[in-house]
Amino acid sequence: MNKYASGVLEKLQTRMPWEKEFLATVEEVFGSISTVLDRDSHYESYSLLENLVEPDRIINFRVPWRDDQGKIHVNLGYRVEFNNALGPYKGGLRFHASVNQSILKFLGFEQIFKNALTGLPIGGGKGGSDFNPRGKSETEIMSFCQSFMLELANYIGPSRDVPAGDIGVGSREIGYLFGTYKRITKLYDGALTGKGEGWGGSILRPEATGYGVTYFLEEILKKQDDSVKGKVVAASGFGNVTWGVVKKVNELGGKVVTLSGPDGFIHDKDGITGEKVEYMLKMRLSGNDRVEDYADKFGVPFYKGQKPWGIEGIDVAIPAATQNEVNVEDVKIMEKNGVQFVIEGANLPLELSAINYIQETKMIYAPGKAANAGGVSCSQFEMAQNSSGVHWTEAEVDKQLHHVMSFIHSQCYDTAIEYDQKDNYLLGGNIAGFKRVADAMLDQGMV
Ligand code: NDP
Ligand code: 2IT
Repeated sequence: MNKYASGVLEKLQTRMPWEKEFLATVEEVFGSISTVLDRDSHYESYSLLENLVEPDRIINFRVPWRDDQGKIHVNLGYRVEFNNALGPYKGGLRFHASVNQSILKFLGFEQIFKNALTGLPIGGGKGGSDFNPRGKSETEIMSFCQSFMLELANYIGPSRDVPAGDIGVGSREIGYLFGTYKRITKLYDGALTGKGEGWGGSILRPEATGYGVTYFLEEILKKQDDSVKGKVVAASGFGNVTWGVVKKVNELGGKVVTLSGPDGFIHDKDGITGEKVEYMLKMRLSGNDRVEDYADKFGVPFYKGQKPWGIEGIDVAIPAATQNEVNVEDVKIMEKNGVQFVIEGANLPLELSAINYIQETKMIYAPGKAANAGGVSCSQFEMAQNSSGVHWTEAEVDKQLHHVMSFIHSQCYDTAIEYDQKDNYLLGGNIAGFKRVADAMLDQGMV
């Protein structure tokens, strides 16, 4: 690693050793951009990295809410406004028991480069709460969302900060959040994305992340004179992103044969098609967090407590559940089983050591900050539609999404070649994203 970068990383490690997820992401990005820093010392002379690793601000707040028995609970709410060099802070809200400041800083840091790669005018942010939506009733979810927005509304707006969904936050939660935002501010604007299609949302936003992941895979395959047709895909998770992947892979003639949840994974050799795709949505909305239900309903094998990476006959692996779900051992199993492409649907599903290992293999690896950028891109389309008061058709949104994904792909691919690292999408993506945001920061002065 470049000396300047390793010095900045060491200072961060000493100052906040407990922020493990965040430190791992910084290390991953710094590893990729070292050559840029070696070649160009002016980033160091402006202390660019020291500025880049500190969020503009972190907003922490208390979220009291009442359960159906009348008992009051208090959760923590956060919004990390990380970097707005390229546009308003933009990024999702995560409601999950595991949420803490380190996780949101890591997601916010990733989001800066992801959003930069899209070429769209959006900065990086992330937020959420350690509220656990599992098993909560409709009224409890509503009560929580309303209380969360009571505070968050002070900080968001279409030109300042535009949250959206992430794990545990879908269109239902965005609805409750938007209703409260409107009531407090008296404004009907694009301060949130992922809204319902009938009231300001963009068509295809629910599908956009998974569609984008598949378009990115398609671009990679094109470079190999190949296509998605006939490809067998193992995916993890069974949420929004996995659902979009399943739909688009089917449409392009491939098949997805696994889904996973915290309980284990299912293997459906025939592929997840037809009514099974809609059943995925039902499972997700049930709040049960069990994929075993799929196995019971469709009579396919369920592997309790296991991950789907050991299945044979897989061409493409798409981890799309959560961070750090794939370790070095998992990558070794994929390699042994002949997996050729590992495409990140989730944010940082591969542990740092797994990322380092995969670079040594023949497998092509696409990082989430490039491959899963379709969701935030469609969010930006929603912002554009809201501010100009128009509603794009499905064909228009899909065309723009396809265009952005192929633009991101070519930036990663071409930059990797420029740095003599053909097919290193991680290096290409990190360098291209870094340069765009770093140069904008320098142009705007160190403020
Ligand atoms: P969802 O809430 O729809 O689904 C995530 C699911 O994964 C949850 O059911 C979760 O269960 C489950 N899960 C957690 N840990 C595991 C595990 N070890 N194995 C299998 N499943 C697990 O989230 P999304 O689909 O929206 O997001 C998935 C990933 O994609 C996240 O990393 C997110 O940050 C990323 N992403 C999402 C975008 C979006 O637009 N929604 C855009 C870009 C990236 P449980 O709650 O029990 O842990
Ligand atoms: O990780 C992500 O890119 C998202 N959760 C989507 C963010 C957004 O603003 O749509």
